[in-house]
Amino acid sequence: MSTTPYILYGAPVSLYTGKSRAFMRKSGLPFRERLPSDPRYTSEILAKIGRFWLPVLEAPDGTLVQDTTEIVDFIESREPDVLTCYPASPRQAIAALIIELYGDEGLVRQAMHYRWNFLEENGRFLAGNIGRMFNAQADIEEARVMAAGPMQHLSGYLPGIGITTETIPVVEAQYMDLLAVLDEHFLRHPYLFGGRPSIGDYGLMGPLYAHLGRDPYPAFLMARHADRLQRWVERMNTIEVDTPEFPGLAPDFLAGDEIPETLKALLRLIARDYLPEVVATIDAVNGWLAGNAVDEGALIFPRGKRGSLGSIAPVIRGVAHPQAMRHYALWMVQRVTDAYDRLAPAARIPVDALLAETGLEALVRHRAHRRIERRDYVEVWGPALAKAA
Ligand SMILES: N[C@@H](CCC(=O)N[C@@H](CS)C(=O)NCC(=O)O)C(=O)O
Repeated sequence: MSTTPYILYGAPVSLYTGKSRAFMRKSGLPFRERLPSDPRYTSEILAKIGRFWLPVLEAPDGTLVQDTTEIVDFIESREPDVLTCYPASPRQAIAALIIELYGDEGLVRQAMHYRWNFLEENGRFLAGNIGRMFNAQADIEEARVMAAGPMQHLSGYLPGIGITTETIPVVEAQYMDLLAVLDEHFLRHPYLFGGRPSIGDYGLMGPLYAHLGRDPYPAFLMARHADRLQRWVERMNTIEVDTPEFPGLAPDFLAGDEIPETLKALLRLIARDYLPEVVATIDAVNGWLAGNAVDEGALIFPRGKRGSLGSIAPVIRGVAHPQAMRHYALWMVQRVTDAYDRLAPAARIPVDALLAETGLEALVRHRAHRRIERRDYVEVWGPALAKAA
């Protein structure tokens, strides 16, 4: 284990930094966090990554890793002393990846709604936090000035991610249900799969920390409705396992590939509230591919640019959610299908049963026609996909 620290460029207010910070802390590796105002970030790192983007991990040898999932996999491949956060048994392995996908991509609407549509409660806090990413010692008025542009840019994402007057009641109802489901689970288990955090925990930690666990209005909601979930958020930010409520519990994943009933409730919620968006995204990418020839390795969007290949309008809880299609989500979905495809036929049997029981079968059956890969911090088209297993 290297003693030179890793550097995590991130910010307290950033959703995805929350995922990486928790992972780095639990890894036990020496690391330091730096704000994007750090001169190294503004000069070299920004230029190499191609745009303002958090978090970025810098390894002691100078390697830069951008993307929270790649940060996890990079550390696990380089640091043999770090305990893996990927459960080995089949049902837990697949469930953990599904929950990571949901945390990373499926809770963005909730996180953004409760941050940006409650500015009376959150506004000063956000201006202070966002402004001070660029000058940590700024007073509140200076911070407000520096935060104005970024706040306008970030809150401008709302319509494109499906937050409208029609969808807001669904966004809120889903979140209230999620609070209840997770609160029930964390009453009985300190982490999703027992005594130690998994990749699924890290995925959830993105939205459930910076936005939903820390911005004043949603932090109040979480404390009011889901105090065990709030304890999990605290626990995820400590170096130790932090499980005084579970004396004697070994810091291991649950034995026997167990998926507790409380976790099945979460998987059912993902099937109802997020799966329609995944299916719509796959259909839209396949539709786009039918009309556009792409070479393997071609950039999906020019470096430094963000965009969408089209729009989708998945129906969730009976309400259409028109939004820009996010092809990146399919890179995350692919991690689930890759792990599923790697399973031996006998191991697929209990996984198939779990997916059928929770309504998630389409996640491994319904597939995009091309792979999406990531190279040099951007997504590129991969090879045509083999037929579904
Ligand atoms: N999938 C990426 C997402 C990273 C991301 O969206 N980061 C946000 C901050 S939390 C960002 O840099 N946003 C800049 C922008 O939207 O302009 C990851 O896992 O790292």
